Amino acid sequence: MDSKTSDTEGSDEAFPFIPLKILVAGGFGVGKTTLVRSISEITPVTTEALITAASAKLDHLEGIEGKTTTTVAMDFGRISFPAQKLRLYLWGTPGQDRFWFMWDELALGAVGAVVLVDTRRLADSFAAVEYFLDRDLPFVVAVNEFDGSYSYTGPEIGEALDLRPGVPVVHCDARLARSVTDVLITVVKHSLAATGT
Ligand SMILES: Nc1nc2c(ncn2[C@@H]2O[C@H](COP(=O)(O)OP(=O)(O)OP(=O)(O)O)[C@@H](O)[C@H]2O)c(=O)[nH]1
Ligand SMILES: [Mg+2]
Repeated sequence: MDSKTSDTEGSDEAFPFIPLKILVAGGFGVGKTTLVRSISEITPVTTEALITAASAKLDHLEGIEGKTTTTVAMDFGRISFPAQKLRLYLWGTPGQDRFWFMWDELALGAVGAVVLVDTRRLADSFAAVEYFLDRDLPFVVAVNEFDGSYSYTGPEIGEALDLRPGVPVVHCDARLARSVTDVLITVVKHSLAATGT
């Protein structure tokens, strides 16, 4: 590992960065890869494959007609918060059902997750919510506000997704680092509170 990727880079030896693994999950095309790309301080690792005419029939593209690629394994990025001595490792999941078998591997060691949702296709993110509920992994729901989508309130989203009380719902634009930062702060706070840290 070179010094650019060292966990002690930019911090004094007594206070190295605390590494936290965060999953970025949600249904097909909700903006997971976009989120990891917009915040990562290193060149993100992405595994995009072209959506072919054949797979376009399986992949529901309503509302995201400009989308030409899809994640086939994972996204990986990193963002540090020097003042808090935290370094987040972001792992984006593939959104399509046929890649579900990878989720258990990706989830290993994660302290929390962001479930991104697109309110035009809310049902696409049900499975991700259920996945984290079943495994008791703390998560927040981040509503990625696509142009033209109706802006539901947090309680409305919570009801539609049948969330437990206390699961944070935040609104974001996955294309904007500032907005993604707020989502990540929420997930870290929620995860640490949930684990009693
Ligand atoms: N208008 C708008 N478009 C967005 C936003 N976030 C993502 N997009 C676009 O929506 C499309 C889907 O984004 P991706 O980041 O590939 O979605 P994904 O969840 O990684 O998709 P899969 O990996 O295929 O499940 C892309 O064309 C993005 O440019 C957003 O906040 N607003
Ligand atoms: Mg993706």
